[in-house]
Formats: sequence, structure tokens, C-alpha cells
Amino acid sequence: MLAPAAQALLQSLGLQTEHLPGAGGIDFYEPRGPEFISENPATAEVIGTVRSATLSDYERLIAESQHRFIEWRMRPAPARAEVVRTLGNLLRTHKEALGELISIEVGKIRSEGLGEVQEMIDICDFAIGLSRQLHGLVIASERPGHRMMEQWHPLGPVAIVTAFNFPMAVWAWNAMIAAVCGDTCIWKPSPLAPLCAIAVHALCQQAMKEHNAAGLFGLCAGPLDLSKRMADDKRFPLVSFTGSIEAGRSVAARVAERLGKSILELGGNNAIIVLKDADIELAARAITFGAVGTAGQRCTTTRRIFVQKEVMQPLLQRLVRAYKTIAIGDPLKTGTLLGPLISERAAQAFDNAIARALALGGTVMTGGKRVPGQGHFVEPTIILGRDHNQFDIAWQETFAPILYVFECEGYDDAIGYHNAVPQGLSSAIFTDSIKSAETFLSAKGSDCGIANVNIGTSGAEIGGAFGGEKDTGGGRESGSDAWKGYMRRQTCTLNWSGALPLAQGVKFDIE
Ligand code: UN1
Repeated sequence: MLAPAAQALLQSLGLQTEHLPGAGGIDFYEPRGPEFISENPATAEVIGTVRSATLSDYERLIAESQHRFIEWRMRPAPARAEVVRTLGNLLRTHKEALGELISIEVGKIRSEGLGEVQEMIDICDFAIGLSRQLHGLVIASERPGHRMMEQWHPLGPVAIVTAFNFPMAVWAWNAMIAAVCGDTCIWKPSPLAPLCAIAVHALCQQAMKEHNAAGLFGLCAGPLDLSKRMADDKRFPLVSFTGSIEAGRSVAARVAERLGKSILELGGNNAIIVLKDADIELAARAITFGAVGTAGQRCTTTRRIFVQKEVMQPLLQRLVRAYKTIAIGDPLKTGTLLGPLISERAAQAFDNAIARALALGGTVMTGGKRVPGQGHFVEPTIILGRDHNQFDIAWQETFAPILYVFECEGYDDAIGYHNAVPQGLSSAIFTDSIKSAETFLSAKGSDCGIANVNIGTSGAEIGGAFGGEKDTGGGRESGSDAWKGYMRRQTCTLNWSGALPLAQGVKFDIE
């Protein structure tokens, strides 16, 4: 079953939707497990019924993935990148349709849906260039007539588990890099966003076909608790997991138990420090985008701000003014800035967080309520908190547009509060003082994987390594040298001397 809007979008990608998805299966997606539904969070209407993968579907996919790996690992990396190039071009062609599908399945506003597709296109471009730069080092050997060097080899099939909030791009960060590195991939998408995954996978099918690479990208959807199975499965040398801290902890332990590798991208609880010498208008814009964008459902969402007392009133007033003008509603309508939360459960978590904040003595400055009517809409909310060290609701991540505001004396107490939470993904400071900015970026400053000056916490570019410290999991994805996580390092020493000198001056002469 498919709602007309979803059907039209999937058809525009060349899918035979009369068989979609699950009923009789389609050529690439034929799981036989129980059906589950995908809902539009803006209307709470069912937009599609999808079949979940069974264990035998899972086994078939791994067999295909292993089989393809035998060939794929030996294909030169720039030749591997041709599949990525084709996929990137398909993403360009279908950007509008894919962006709209993100909007109707997870509720992102149009611009953010399109931005997510652009993020995939960008990572394709990055991966294509990277395919010619999987460099190893040449290292000076202490032995005469020897050369020492490092090289990087593919790992094997990689399990990629993604969340609803970036239902396409986070897969692409992983899969595009893994593919040029010579790995094959199996994707377990969020059960809340199966149509996004099916749509992207349809394009993967076209790209794989064009380059004789069937089995390079596999899709294994469903509510079935596959992440645990993947974590335990030795056939995946690497599991890349995006999700909650709680689930990530279990995945990490399971993968570690079998001495596999994991890349974890777990919860964030990102904060911005605003000092009195900051450009307040700039800060207000960045905070509003960071806290309200994607309805507060990014792992990089701004959840806490620490404001130096001298600028507390003007900043708060500016924020409240901005919040009151935010258009809430249909994510695809021009002008909407705030779409729905993903589910009723998420809306309940919003209610619970507000109740807890009030119980702790917080003051709702604006928002705080659900929006009546269909869909899971809530108001963008600012809560003035008291004593961060007691305000426990601000230490945890609630995936909703709630911003906790705390007053601080200056940089020193602000950075203490800032680093006090268990998560360590993204962070920012607004200041025109080079000393404060540099202190924030120094080893005694932000303890997060991402630290920004005069930029908000969300909306990172793909060129940098993305990920965070502490309970965020320590993984790095996307740009920079994150590719090394998808490969195995080999240190090689070649002896062309004709003699056999031993390292460390050891003598071992035999008769
Ligand atoms: C996420 O929320 O899981 O930096 C990823 C950002 C985006 C990625 C967010 N580029 O906000």
C-alpha cells in the first residue's frame, strides 16, 4: 500500500510501484517478513506498508555482500568511484523528489529535505576525489636496503545502521566512503523511514547495474532487531551505528566482545556559550536555527545556551521575538520553519521534558505546548533554567525543539557547565574576543568532537570528520581522514639489500 504522494515520488525514481513495497516485492527488495507501516508525521496518515526482512533475507544479503567483496576489493579505487559518480548524478537528477520524500516521511521542511540530499551529493563528490587519495606513509627504515611503508586495505562487508532524523545522508556518509575504500555495505535503515531507504536503494540499483556491481549496496529494512544481530555477526568486520546512547552502548559491547570495529555516532547535548562581547544578532540567528531546525531532532541540535549575564536580557528578548514568528505546519509549504516531531512518542517526550523542567523551577519563556490538531507538532520552546548543576533534564537529550537557557558569570563557569554533561558531540562559542575563542578551542576548552566559533552547533559540512567524544561514542564519519575507519592498515617492510640485518641491532647468526 502506498499513499498517492509517496507513490508519485517513488515512481519518479523509476520504481514499479504497483509491486511496492512488500506486497509481491519489487525486483531488488523482496523481503518476506511481517509488514510494518510508514507514517507521515505531519498528518499521522499511513503513507506506505513495507515488509521487513526475515533472517533468511538477511543471510541472502550477507552472502551477496561477501561474494561481491571478493571482486570489489581488487577493483582499483578510482574505478570503484565510478559507481559513486553514477549514484551522485542520479541524486542530482532526483534531488527534488528525494527531498520531498524526506519531508513526507520524517517531516523535515523542504529546504532541509533538499539540504539532506545535497549532503549526499557532496559526499559522493568527496568520495570520488578520495578514491585517488587513500594514501599510506613511506617510513624511514633503520635497516639498510629496506623500505617500510603503510598501506590500507578494504575490510569486508560493513553494517550501516541509521536513524530516522537523517534517513538518507548518514547512510551516504558511510556507504560512499566505504564503497571507494573497497568495502561492501548492508544498510539497516530506521523503521520510521523505510521509504527513504527504498528510494535511495532504487538509485543504488541503477548505479550498481551500470557498473556490474550487484551486491555492493544491500538493504535490510524492518523493525526486527537486526542491529544486535549485526553487532554479533563476525561477518561484519565493521558496524557503523547511529542512534541512541543506550542502544549504541549495547552495540559497542557486542562488537567489542568479538573484537570487531565499530563507528558510533550517538546522542549529543550541544551547547553554545554567548559572551558579552558577542554579536547578539548573529548569535540569536545561529541559536534559533540550531535549536528549532529539524524540529530539534538533529544530534547536533542546540539544546543548552550559557549566556553572560550582561547580555542575557537582550539575547533572550531577541530569541523570544524570533521564536514567536516561527511558522509551524506543513513542512512542504513555503515559509514553514518548523515541521512535526517524528511520532506521538516523541511528542510525549517533549511533554515530559517540559514538566520536568517546570518541576525543577524552570520558566517557560515561550512555547511549551503541543499544537492541537493532526500530526505531532509542538511549539518551539525556550526554558530559562536554574542552576545547571541541579537541572537534570538539561543533561539529557530530548529530541524536540526545547532550548534551555542558563545565565553565567563569564567564560570560566560557562565552560564548566558546558562540559559537565555526558555527551560530547558539538559545541560553539559566540565572542569577538580572540582570547576567549582560542581558549574555547584549546585543550582546556570544549570537550566535544566539533567546536565552532561564531557558528551554531548544527549544519556541519561533509569535508570535516563528523562525530563526538564521551557518550557520543568517539566515532568519526564523513570527511577528513574518517575513511581510515573503513579500512585496515598494513605496515610492510621490503628488503632489497640481499643481507638480513635485524632491527634493534639483534644478532642471530646461524651456522
Ligand atoms: C545527525 O543529526 O545525525 O551537522 C547528523 C549537521 C548535519 C548532520 C547531522 N550535517 O547538523
